[in-house]
Amino acid sequence: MAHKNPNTKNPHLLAWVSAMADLCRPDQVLWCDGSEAEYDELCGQMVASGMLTKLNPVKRPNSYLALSDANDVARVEDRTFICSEDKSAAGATNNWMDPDLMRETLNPLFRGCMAGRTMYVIPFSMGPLGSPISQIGVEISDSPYVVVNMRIMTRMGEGALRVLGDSPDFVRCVHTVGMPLAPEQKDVRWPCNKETKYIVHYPETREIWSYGSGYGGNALLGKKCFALRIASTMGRDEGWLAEHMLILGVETPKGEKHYVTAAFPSACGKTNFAMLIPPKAMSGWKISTIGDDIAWIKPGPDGRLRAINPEAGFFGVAPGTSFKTNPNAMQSARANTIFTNVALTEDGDVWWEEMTETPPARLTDWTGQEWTPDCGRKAAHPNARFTAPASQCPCIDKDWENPAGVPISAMIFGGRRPDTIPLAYQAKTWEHGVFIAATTGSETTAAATGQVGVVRRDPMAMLPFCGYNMDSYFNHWVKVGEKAGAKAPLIFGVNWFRKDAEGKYAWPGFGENARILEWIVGRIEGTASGVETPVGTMPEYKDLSWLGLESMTPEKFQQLTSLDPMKWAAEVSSSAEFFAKFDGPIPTSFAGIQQEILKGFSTDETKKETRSEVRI
Ligand code: O2Y
Ligand code: MN
Repeated sequence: MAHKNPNTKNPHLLAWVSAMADLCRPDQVLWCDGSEAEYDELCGQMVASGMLTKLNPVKRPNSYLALSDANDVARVEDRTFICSEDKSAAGATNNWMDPDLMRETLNPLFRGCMAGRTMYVIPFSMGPLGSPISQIGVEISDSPYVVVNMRIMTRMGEGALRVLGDSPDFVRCVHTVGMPLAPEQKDVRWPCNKETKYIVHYPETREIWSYGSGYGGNALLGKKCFALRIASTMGRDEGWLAEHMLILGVETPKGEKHYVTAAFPSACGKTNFAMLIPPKAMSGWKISTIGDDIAWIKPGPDGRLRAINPEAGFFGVAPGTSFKTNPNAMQSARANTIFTNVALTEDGDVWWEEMTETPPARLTDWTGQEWTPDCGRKAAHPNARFTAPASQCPCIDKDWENPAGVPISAMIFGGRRPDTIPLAYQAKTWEHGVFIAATTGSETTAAATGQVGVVRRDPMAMLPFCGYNMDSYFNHWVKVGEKAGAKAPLIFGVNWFRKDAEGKYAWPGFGENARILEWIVGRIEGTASGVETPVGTMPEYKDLSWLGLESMTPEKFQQLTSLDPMKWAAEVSSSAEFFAKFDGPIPTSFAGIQQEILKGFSTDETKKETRSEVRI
C-alpha cells in the first residue's frame, strides 16, 4: 500500500523527494509499493472521483475506462524539449532550449503545482528487475492514473527500490498535471493544464520534467521520455542502443529459434507485426513476442547484440485492433486493463472503431456523449489506448523476462511507401543497413499533413524519440556494428504498403508478413537465396513459399518488387536532401552507398534486370 514512510534509506532518493515536495507543495507524499492492494485502492479512489469507470467484471474483469480532457489526447511533440548544454548536442530534429533558461521557466510552474493533491513517489525498473541491461527510474507524479498505468507498464514498487539500494543512479522523473487545487476547489474528471505543457529532458543530468498533461507518453515517463530519449543518450555514452523497435521470436518447423527486431514509423502495423500469427499453410512456424514498442540492445559477453523489452505492458492503439487484425492484442486486453478514450457499451464493456464489423446500436463515446452509428462522430478517439500487462499476451515469448536478453539475428526497417521501395530486401553490409534505417520514411497522407506524395523521413522510426543529434546517432549505429563485426545482425528493409496500378495495396500484409520472416530466417541460416540488385539482395518469386497464397502470381510479385531506376534516382536525391539538414557529419559511407545505388542502375546488367517483366 502507498505509505507515508519510505521503505528506503537511499540518501540521494530521500533528499531528492524532499526537495521536490518542497517545490511542488503537495498535501501529502505517498510512496508506492507496487502491490495489488495499492492498485485496487487507487482505482477505487478514481472510480469514486469519476476519473475511472469500472467495467462490467463479467465482460472485462478488473478493468477500467478513463476519459481524458479533449485537450489532452496525445503526445505533444512541439512542446517536447531536449535541453542539452550545447544546442548542437540536441541536433536539428529536436526542440532545444538552454537548460538554465528552461529551469528558470519551469521552476515557477512547478512551485506549488501539487497543492491540494497527493504526490506519489513511483520507483520503477525499465527491464526485468536486476538485469544488467535494465535501468532504474523514480517518477514523482500527482496523478493516480499515472501510478496505476506505471504499475502495468513497468516493474514498479518495492522491487525497484531494492535493486536501487543506496545508489544515486536513477533517472529522476517529475510529472505534474499542472492544475493545483485551491482550498475547497472541486477537482475535474481529468485534470491537466489546457494552456501550458512542457515535456523536458536534461540528458546530461538524466532528468525528465513533464508539466500540464496526464496522457500517455507525456505522463508515463518510463516510456518514450526515459526508455527512448534519455536511454538513447545513455546508449551513446556507454556503447549500446535504445531503439523504437518491437522484438519477436521466430521458431522454424525444425525447432530453430531466431530473434528479430523491427522498427516502423507510426501507422505501419507495428503491434500487429509484433504479435503476428503465421498463415495456416506455414505449419510448424511459431512467432512469439518479446516487446511491441521499445528494445534496449547491448553487446553480450559473446559479442552478439542482445535485446530486452524495457517495458512490462502494452500501451496499444485501440481503434483498428480486432480479433481479425490482432487476436493476441485483443486477448492481452481481455482483463486487468485500463482503457483510455474508447467508448463504453450499454452493458459496461468497451468498443472502438473496427473492433467489430457492426457497431453497437448505442454507446457512450469517448467525450461522454450518447453515440449512435449514424451520428457522424467517432466513438473512440483515434489515439485511444489500452494499457495491458504483456504477461497476458497469448504469444508472449518464454524468454521475454530473461535478464540476459535475447540474441538478435536480424533487424527490419519499414515505412509506408506506395512505390519505389520493394517488398523486402537485405542490406549488403551493416553500413548499408544503417543507411536503409536512416532513410526509413512514410509517404504523408492528406489527413496527417495536407500533403500527399511527400516522404516524411523518420530515421530508425526515432525522429521524435532520439535524445541527441541524429548525425551522431547514425555514427553511433555504425560504431556498434563495427564492434559486433561478423556477429552483427543482418539488416533488412520491408515495405508492406506498395500499391498496384489501380492504387490498391498489392501485398495482403498481416499474417502473410510471416512469409517474409521465413525468407529472412533463411538468410540468417544461409539457406534462402536472393538476387543481387543495386538496392540490396531481394527474394525472387521462387525464394518465398506461396502455399495458401496462390493468388500471389509471379506477375503480382513483380509489381511488389520491381525497381524503377527513375524513382530510385529521385529516392537517392531526396535522401541526400534530408541528410543535408543535419549540422554534423553523417557517416562517410552514406555518400558512397548513394553512388553505388545510382551506379548499379546505370549498368547494362541491371537495366536488363529491372526491365524484365517477371524474374523467376
Ligand atoms: O500518444 C501517446 O501518448 C502515446 S504514443 C505511443 C504509445 C505507445 C507506443 N508508441 C507510441 C508512439 O507514438 O510511437
Ligand atoms: Mn511507439
